[in-house]
Amino acid sequence: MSGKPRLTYLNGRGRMEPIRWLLAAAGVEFEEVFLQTKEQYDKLIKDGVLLFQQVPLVEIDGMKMVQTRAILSYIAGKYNLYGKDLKERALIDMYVEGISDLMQMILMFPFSPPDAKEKNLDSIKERATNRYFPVFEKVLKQHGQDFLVGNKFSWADVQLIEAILAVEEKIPAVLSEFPQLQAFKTKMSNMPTIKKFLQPGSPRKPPPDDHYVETVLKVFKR
Ligand code: GSH
Repeated sequence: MSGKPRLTYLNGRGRMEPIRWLLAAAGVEFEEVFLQTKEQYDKLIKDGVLLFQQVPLVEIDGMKMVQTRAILSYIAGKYNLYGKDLKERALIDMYVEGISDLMQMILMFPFSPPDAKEKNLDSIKERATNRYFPVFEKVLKQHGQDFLVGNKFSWADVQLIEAILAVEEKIPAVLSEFPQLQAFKTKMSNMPTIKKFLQPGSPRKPPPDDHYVETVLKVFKR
């Protein structure tokens, strides 16, 4: 065993992508196992590896962790990306949960029926520009610091840069009314660990395509 965390999921973004982002931003290398067949997934269940019969699964520090949120907060705590006290941690949690709500819409988008795609894309744009991005634009403007919480790089920053890039892939001009977020994006993208993760050949996964959607449906078929 290499000592590196081992991630088990499909070979695509889904619920594992924020975990990949957080580990990469913390400068932690990891190994990945990709589920390609229903048999592989059923075997994990049969072997009792998945607490709730679901992935993501992250094997780390002798634990077999499931539940995305629990995995992310463990990593954030372990690598000092979770604030200096309970109040900073509460703020990070609030920001992260808000961003996760937006990311949930993006996560489900590839599974929308064709006739709902346009409407769902409009909803993502509406929520990003009217509900979520204005919050972070205001936070950054008010305190004038580089990072969202405590003037220090945290899980909330990682979650936000991931969300900005994911929304921009769908709606390229989405940041046009958000100068603080534009500057934030530039700064985050130039942090050495994030810069490396954004390079081709990194463990970052491409946007989901039809093949990915088919694989998800096949692996989790009941
Ligand atoms: N609350 C869980 C988490 O955040 O990790 C949800 C996990 C989840 O829904 N995982 C999906 C899964 O394993 C794959 S993304 N689906 C199969 C199933 O629920 O039977």
